[in-house]
Amino acid sequence: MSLDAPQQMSIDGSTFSVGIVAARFNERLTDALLEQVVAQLRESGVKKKNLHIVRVPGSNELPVAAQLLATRRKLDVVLALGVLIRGGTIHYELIAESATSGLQRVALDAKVPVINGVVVAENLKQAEERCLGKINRGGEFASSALEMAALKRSLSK
Ligand code: DLZ
Repeated sequence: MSLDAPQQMSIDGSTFSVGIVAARFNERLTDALLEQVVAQLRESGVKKKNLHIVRVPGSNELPVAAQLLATRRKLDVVLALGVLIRGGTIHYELIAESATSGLQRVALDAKVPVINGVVVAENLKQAEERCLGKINRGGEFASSALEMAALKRSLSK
């Protein structure tokens, strides 16, 4: 487990528009992750009307949905959320790799920050700790999103 998450910055999100694409696979966990993200964004001032949330079947579908959001709406940042848990095959590794590289490509092509909020876990316990337990990964993803939105805005002036 990484213990070295960055110190969270206090950023006023009241003027930001945020896209969120969340997978439905492992729904109990992705719903909880989504709740953590929305709670942190709202606490930082992001208005409800400026949150654009879409759902996709699984993490493999996150990049295309992120691209649709990033290119068709005027957004300051997009968060992509999913939970991948190791199974009996390498399928989850392939999805983790394609989601990671796909999301990075969307960010660079669309010039909109895309936060990789895919929790990749060895087992259910690890995933639960990150989405339901003491590790607030959703809050960390939301803070990274606000930091990148603020950076984009400051460098676009
Ligand atoms: C197929 C699959 C598997 C095995 N595991 C996960 C998972 O742990 N987390 C997740 O978000 N999605 C999983 N999927 C579904 C794929 O992401 C995708 O939805 C399907 O392969 C259809 O493209």
